[in-house]
Amino acid sequence: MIVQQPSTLDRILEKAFKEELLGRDELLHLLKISEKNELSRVFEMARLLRTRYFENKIFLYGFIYFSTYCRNECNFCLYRKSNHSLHRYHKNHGEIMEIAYRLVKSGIHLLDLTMGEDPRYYDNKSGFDSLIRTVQAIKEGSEMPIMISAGVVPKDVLRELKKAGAEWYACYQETHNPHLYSRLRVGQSFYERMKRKKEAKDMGFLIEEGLLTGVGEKDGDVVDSLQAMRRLEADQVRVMSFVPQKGTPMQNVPSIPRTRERLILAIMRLVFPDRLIPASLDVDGINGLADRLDAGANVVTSIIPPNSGLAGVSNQELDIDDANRTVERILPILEGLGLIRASTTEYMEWILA
Ligand code: SAM
Ligand code: MD0
Repeated sequence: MIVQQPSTLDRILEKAFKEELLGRDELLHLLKISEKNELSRVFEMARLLRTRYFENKIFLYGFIYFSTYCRNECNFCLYRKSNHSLHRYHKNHGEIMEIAYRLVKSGIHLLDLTMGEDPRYYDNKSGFDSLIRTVQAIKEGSEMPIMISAGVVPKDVLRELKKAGAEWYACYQETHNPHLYSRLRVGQSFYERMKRKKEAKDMGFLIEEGLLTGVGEKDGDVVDSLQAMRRLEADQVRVMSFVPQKGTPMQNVPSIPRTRERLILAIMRLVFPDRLIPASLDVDGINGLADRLDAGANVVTSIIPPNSGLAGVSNQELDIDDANRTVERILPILEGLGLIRASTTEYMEWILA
């Protein structure tokens, strides 16, 4: 009788199942996978590990991009300062509150307050006061958890935002290769961005770290990102495919096939089985949701109320005003995959644990 030796993939998946730390070579091996059957096995293990920690429960995040003005010149981003090919907006306190309540009522678990590094906040000593007031007001009116995604927020402002009730600070490095970073986030300090996340962690914030794929990164860079996320003890980790944006230096860089994002997402689940990992509606809209959940995601992000005058990031309009980025449209997709919306209590238990 011929006894088949376990393959490298068998051995890696066995280790992931036992939650043993995967080494650099093992992660590089996983990143090279392209054969359909092998990909399915990685996704299956990712789902199994998600079920171990989260059963079939999924968290839903509402997204308010409240200012699309930005002082930065990120080569990948539509909202880079020198891009004059778009209409920008800034939502005031009252407008943000109104949208926030629509989202809260719709059944989300968290509100993500996002902006470009808008000079009206960054260039003015009391510029962030209105954001702090908005966080306070949301907290007074509801128990909704809040994430701040407003760039490299000054340390003292972060402290104020924490006091006002914000639980999360999201600030994606995009890559942990400083050279590649300098070509993406032109003129911005790699080290300050990393440092602010560590400082936020020390203040008691939950941290989200993220990377972009399709921006010229090598597999070794992705492994470095996974290791940096581990060192940071990020509570939520994400990967998003780069989507080319009109009027930017990277407008002709084609978006790569989504298998790469799904594979990295699944590897994140193998490496961080008990962490939150988003499936963003911002990259491929509602049609891209099932595939990302199948790869092991347990959070749906970028839920946006229709006709609220809000834009997405990688897709400004996709699926927003036709109400496809709503809890109502997401629930049937979850159901089709044997998943359900977690309760508010379950989300609170997770973030307080
Ligand atoms: N301005 C804040 C900052 O830079 O941290 C928060 C908003 S920023 C637009 C949020 C994230 O959107 C970026 O960190 C990046 O990962 C993602 N993003 C921006 N442009 C993108 C694009 N063209 N394709 C995919 N993701 C993109
Ligand atoms: C998303 N477009 O979740 C949003 C954004 C910022 N914290 C989140 C990248 O896809």
